[in-house]
Amino acid sequence: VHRDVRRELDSIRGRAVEVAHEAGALLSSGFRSTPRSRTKRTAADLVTEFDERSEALVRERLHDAFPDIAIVGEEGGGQRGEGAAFYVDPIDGTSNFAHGHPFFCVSIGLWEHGQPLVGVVHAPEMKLTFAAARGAGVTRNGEPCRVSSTDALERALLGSAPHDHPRAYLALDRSTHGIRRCGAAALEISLVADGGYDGFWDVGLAPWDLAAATLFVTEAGGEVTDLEGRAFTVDAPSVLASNGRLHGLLLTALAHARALPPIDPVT
Ligand code: 2AM
Ligand code: CA
Repeated sequence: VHRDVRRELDSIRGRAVEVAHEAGALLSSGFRSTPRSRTKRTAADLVTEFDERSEALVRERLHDAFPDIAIVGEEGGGQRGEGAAFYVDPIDGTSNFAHGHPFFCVSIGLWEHGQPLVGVVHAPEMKLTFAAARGAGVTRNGEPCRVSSTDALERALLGSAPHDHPRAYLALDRSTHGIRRCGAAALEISLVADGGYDGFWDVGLAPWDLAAATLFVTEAGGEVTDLEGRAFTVDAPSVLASNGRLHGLLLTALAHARALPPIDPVT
């Protein structure tokens, strides 16, 4: 990365961290206040007034600082043009937030020409802030972080959810140190970059869930593809993020397990 570009990305990262902290303070003010929630597409797909207020705040601050960069947010929509775009999830883990469970975060990711440039994930109640700029590594609360060195699936701790293929989920749960399902994909993928998880996979996530944290994983020495092993894009229908060493083993194990007949066909 060219020196001037490096400086510009550092400065965008710095501003995005400040904006995420401001949004995080707003979320903390609403946490455990029994915020009103309503459902979106499904009964478990919640949105609260804090999703909307957090997104409005992040949009306003990013627009003031970077008026030429498009903003695509979960609640407010927005078009990405040909150029750079911020993908904003004002609360990833809204169900957790609405229930008083602290595992939720704000996610801001900048992509341009199909490449991630800057990412910030801030989880105010967990007191975790991850930040990265392309080529400059990733930090947790200001300290550099790295993926794990686990090289055997039997010793891996994984993150996922059982909605894609419950039998594949159970097969991996039983043949590893286990699968966790914490309810905020951006924060879970951040844990792969920090070595807490050795791998994470899911299907059907949105660009604002993925834009920031997938950059952390590659900046931390890991690997990100879709579940077929293809190059990851922010619009990918599935994601596999790992410490790199386990990537091939996970792709093979998941392909095998997902080819089994499902126990409980989910429609
Ligand atoms: P959210 O809290 O921003 O909705 C587990 O529920 C994870 O999946 C969370 O990161 C959640 O993000 C995300 N998620 C829930 N419903 C989703 C949907 N319809 N599309 C994409 N991601 C979704
Ligand atoms: Ca959200």
